[in-house]
Amino acid sequence: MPSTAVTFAPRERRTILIVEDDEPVARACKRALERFGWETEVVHDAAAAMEVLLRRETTAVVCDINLPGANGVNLLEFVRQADIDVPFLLVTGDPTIRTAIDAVELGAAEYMVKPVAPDELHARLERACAAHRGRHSVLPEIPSSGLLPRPPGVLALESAIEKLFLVFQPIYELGSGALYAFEALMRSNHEELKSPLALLDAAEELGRLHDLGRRVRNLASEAYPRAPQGTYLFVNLHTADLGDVGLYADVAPLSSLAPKIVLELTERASMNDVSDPHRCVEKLRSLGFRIAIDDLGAGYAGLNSLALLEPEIVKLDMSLVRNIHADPTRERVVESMVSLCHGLGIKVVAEGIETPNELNVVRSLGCDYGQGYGLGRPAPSFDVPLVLK
Ligand code: G
Ligand code: MN
Repeated sequence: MPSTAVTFAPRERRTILIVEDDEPVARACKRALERFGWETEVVHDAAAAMEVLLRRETTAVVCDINLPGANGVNLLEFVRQADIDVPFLLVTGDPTIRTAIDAVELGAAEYMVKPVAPDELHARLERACAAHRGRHSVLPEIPSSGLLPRPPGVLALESAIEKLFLVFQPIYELGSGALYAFEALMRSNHEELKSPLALLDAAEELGRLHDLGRRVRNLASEAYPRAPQGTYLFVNLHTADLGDVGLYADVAPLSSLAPKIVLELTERASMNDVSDPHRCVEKLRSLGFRIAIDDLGAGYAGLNSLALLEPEIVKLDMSLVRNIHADPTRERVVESMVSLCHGLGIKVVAEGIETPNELNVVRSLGCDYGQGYGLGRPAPSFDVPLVLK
């Protein structure tokens, strides 16, 4: 060993586990924390995080709540059950009373709403680690009565499902400019369960996903006759809906409309909990439905879903469309997705088109259909131009 070697006293390792499924957000978080001197490790889902936590000591966890498969709260539950002693900071882009209360009850060190500025995140991490050394939570105690609304229980969920309504966003054929279809999107006015994600979370937690899905499909079938003649209707399915016998019944509300219905299954959700998704989808096809993969290219399950579900249509995630006119990489990705899909006989919808520039590029790259605020916002009525202006 050269005589000039200097031995440093081992520095305290401060490794933060970042659990975030959104790749750009994960990267930004990693870079920010490393600038503050933290070591980091990034994983994209709860299962991978569990592996890391069981394998080695971690200084703290910064975890997104909305993750594919098990969510951030589920991961925190696991950490508590496994008795892993680590400060756990939850971050969410979609704060709900339910998850906030879970965070408190499970002893999360922090519950932060995105976007979180880097120095803020660093400060909260320092605070959480200090508190952890001193063994007390830094979250305020939940008042025992009054101030905070009660978690949305079964009754709240029931009334939220009842008050649920749909809005419809047009999808245009990009070649001819003709109106092609609408996507039905779930909305809610319920005060505690306003966002569709909150509603889905609550329904999942209370084991009511099938009721929620049935309600959406009911509303979609009621609304469809008001749509301009000949248009198709895209309806989102939760992967859990594939396990609902009601979906396949001849008398189910959408069944009589099946040839006009495209069922969307998101790429973001895991198919792991569904037994034999391929067979489910085949059954739906035999009833006359067509299948679309939603959010393709959002960076979740890769292209597995294409092989698994053999969809008729794919919807390219809006992250691929955003600023595509100024981004040769995105342009090439979309170009090859289009050629891959067309080679397989699959039609392509570009989602989230907001500007004329984005529209022009996705059209010139051969995307068959387009959807986005730039072409039409979701609305309760089907009142849209029949040809793209
Ligand atoms: O996951 P899915 O593709 O089903 O989600 C569609 C969501 O995206 C809807 O909530 C809809 O309101 C929203 N949306 C639709 N068009 C646009 C758009 O052009 N820009 C953005 N930011 N969101 C959009
Ligand atoms: Mn969708």
